[in-house]
Amino acid sequence: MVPGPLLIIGNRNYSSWSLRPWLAMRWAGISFDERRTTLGGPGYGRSKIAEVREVSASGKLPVLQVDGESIWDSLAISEWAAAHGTRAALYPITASEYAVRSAVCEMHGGFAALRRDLSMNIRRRVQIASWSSDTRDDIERIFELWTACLQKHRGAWLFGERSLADAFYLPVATRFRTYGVALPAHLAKYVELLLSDADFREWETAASEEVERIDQTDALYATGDER
Ligand SMILES: N[C@@H](CCC(=O)N[C@@H](CS)C(=O)NCC(=O)O)C(=O)O
Repeated sequence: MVPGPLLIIGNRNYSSWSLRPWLAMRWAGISFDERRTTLGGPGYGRSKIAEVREVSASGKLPVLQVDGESIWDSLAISEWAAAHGTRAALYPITASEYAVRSAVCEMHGGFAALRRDLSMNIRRRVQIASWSSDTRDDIERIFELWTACLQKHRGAWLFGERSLADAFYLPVATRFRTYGVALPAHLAKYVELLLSDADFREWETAASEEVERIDQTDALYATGDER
């Protein structure tokens, strides 16, 4: 029997790269197995974790194993999910809808300062008073992008219906909550919608049960009120 899709992910609390395609697979209605690997320890940060190298030539997770192939990038996995799932609206293909792709790609390839200073740590709560200017620029760009999408499409989700764009920005919603980023009311509502998504809530519960701590992120703001 041919095995079904297997998604290999990193720690749920920390790996925003893993959360995005996992949501895409769920939201696309694809049934799949998942295997969690602990990122951290020898080789971490250099793409040299032995257990990861066994399944991913890039040394990074997530990886989707399907139909005898290995797909080793979160955007490629999400696109596969959108193409093979039951919900075509997840990643629409008309010209005007290519904006969804732009929003996804902007998140996938950008916001380096935000990734550096607001690394994902779902269960953590700290209040950060000020950000470096490049991080502030990233936060403001995300506010601007979300506002423009929500106004244009007049729906609860960025592009009217729930799409991969929402999956790609969901880790940002957790980061804003973790680090206490003040949000205008209309964006607070959108963040609330993302954080109350049933699939995300399941991921969050599993993340809260993880025991490992990856020092690079947890040591950043050691005085925080961590839960
Ligand atoms: N471009 C890749 C990035 C994936 C990535 O950076 N994964 C991190 C985990 S969140 C990783 O596996 N790091 C292992 C390491 O740096 O050693 C994607 O979109 O999937």
